[in-house]
Amino acid sequence: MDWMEQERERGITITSAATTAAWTRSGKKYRVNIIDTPGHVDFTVEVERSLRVLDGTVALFDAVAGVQPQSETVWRQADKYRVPRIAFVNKMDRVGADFDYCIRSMRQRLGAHPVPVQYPLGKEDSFIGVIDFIEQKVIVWLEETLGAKFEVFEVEKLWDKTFLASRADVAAALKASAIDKPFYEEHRNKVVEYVAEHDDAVLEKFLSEHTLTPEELRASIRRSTIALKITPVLAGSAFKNKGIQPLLDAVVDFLPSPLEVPPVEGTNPENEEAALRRASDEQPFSALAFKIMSDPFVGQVTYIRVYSGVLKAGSYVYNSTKRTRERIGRLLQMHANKREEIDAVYAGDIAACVGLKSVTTGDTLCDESKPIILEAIDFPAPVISVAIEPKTKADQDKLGTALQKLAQEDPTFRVHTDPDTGQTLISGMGELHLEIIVDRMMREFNVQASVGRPQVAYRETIRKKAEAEGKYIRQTGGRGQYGHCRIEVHPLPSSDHEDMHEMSTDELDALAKQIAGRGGKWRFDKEHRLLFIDKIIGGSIPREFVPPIEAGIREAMARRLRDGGYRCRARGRQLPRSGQLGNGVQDCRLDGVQRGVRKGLADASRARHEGGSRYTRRVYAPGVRRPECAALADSGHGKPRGEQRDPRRGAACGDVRLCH
Ligand SMILES: Nc1nc2c(ncn2[C@@H]2O[C@H](COP(=O)(O)OP(=O)(O)OP(=O)(O)O)[C@@H](O)[C@H]2O)c(=O)[nH]1
Ligand SMILES: [Mg+2]
Repeated sequence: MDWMEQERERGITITSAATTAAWTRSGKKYRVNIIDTPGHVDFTVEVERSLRVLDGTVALFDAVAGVQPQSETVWRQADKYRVPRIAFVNKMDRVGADFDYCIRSMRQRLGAHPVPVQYPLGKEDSFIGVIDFIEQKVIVWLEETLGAKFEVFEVEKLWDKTFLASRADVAAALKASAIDKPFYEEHRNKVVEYVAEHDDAVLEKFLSEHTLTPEELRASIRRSTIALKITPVLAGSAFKNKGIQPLLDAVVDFLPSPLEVPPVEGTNPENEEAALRRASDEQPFSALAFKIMSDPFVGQVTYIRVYSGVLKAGSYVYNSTKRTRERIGRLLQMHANKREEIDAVYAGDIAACVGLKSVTTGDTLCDESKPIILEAIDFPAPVISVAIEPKTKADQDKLGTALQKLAQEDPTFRVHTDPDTGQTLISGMGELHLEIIVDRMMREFNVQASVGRPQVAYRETIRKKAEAEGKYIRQTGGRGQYGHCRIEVHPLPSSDHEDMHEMSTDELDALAKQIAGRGGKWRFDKEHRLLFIDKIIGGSIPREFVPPIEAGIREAMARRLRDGGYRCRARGRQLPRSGQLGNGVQDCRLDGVQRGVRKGLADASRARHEGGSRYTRRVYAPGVRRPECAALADSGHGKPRGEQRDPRRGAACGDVRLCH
């Protein structure tokens, strides 16, 4: 399915590709929608969007390497979207292939609960097939048919000396894997026991009879896989087409059908209430646009996953995220880069639409009379940047269009202008990512450009709690300015959540409630990882002081923690204001608050040095180093000087907390 020139040249997958396959299992026909994703972490966006819309995953592992760093990243992404998975240990033919090691590394490095439903028969050169623990049968692929044909026989034959004498390949495979009858029985028993332990529906029967039928085992494995309790593991060699048919059977047997998954949740944009859509053609139409591609022949192609209802080509659809109505020109069934025109799409389908103009990745398309907004897709922020310059004047014009189109396709690719140098900077997830973008720009858009050296900046975070207090008092004739805040900076309870992106709304809510106490309000800014909590209750401090506090914190977060910490840019610069207030007196107060916040942050930052700060993930653009902080503002207050003298209200203006 790797069709892009760059994919073929480099032998890696860069873009996710969709296709659909027909598979017959036990005489019944099934349709399987498949999305192949890249594994390289630079193209993580492709994994993220695919996992958002898929109902099940086949995780591929290398039989020699076991769990690789990229396997871990992808596994965690699947955890985040709670996607049931089965694992396929591939490359059993490679020198050094070790199925048991692979299973162990899944357990240790992923914290997974792998259940081998097969055991490879032979390894490296002698790998010929698998032993199926469920049916207790052996499957051996016929090499000369390139894996299209295979023979199946009872496992008992493996212990039959006459049979082995006539089958040198089977005898060699048994020897290479050191499989004998006790080994087989011990392994199979363990598997059956493990499956039973995870499923109350069969546990009782297993405890009384010590056995389960293949049907019971399959049904039980299916239940536990869908409940994310276990991961069935299969083995094979894709290269030699060995192990593929049982893998497709396992997809049908153990992974949920789109019609079986729980109803998708969303919100009704009209009243902000939670809304549900069952996977049924009778329900109102709802779909998520998860990928946009610009195609030189047909223009913009939008990939959608249909959650409910039916959509016909030529009809109108409502983009509830953007509140626009658009006509679907054509509907396509994609097979990597080949397409087949279809008349309609139904619940559970993955297809592509031509003709949508305003849609961007993550938008919901739905029935206008029954609107719903589905949860959008989270994308990580870019980590590396390079400066890019067109070679000629003609290239200059084309460059902008090309970059804009590429950015539309890829939410982890951004373009911006360096405010200091005026250079165009492109940012992405890694060197390879940007290299491919530049390569595509030259080939697809015919733009000649030169690029600078990649620059990586670091994100900082804090490790210890620190406190500080800041006041800003200025009396320059006329009205005075006054701001006062106390700041507490402390790390977020992130041991379980290295990434705040992974905190669910419920967890954030619980955390915010714990800090804010009763009646507190909170906002979480995912991109800047700022959790801002407004603890003001009962109007003790006027509402208009809250936005400037948040603005002050944001501004402070955009600076470095180390090397002097937050410095207030006191000279000459117009301070950001809440924008809602036209009243001069209040504006002046707001400035006071903001300055107080900054002063407090500067002090807090200094205090933080004593506690130590640490660099974490590489992130963002050259020269711009962003402290990775989340801030919690309990309250903040500022008053013109005159008012401040009121002893009842005093100087104490609440506190602002920053935490990570
Ligand atoms: N020996 C052996 N090599 C294999 C097998 N399957 C794939 N390969 C080789 O492994 C390399 C990578 O294969 P791909 O299918 O591109 O792997 P991938 O996981 O899709 O890689 P990305 O999409 O780039 O992450 C190729 O050189 C394949 O020939 C196998 O079963 N045995
Ligand atoms: Mg690939």
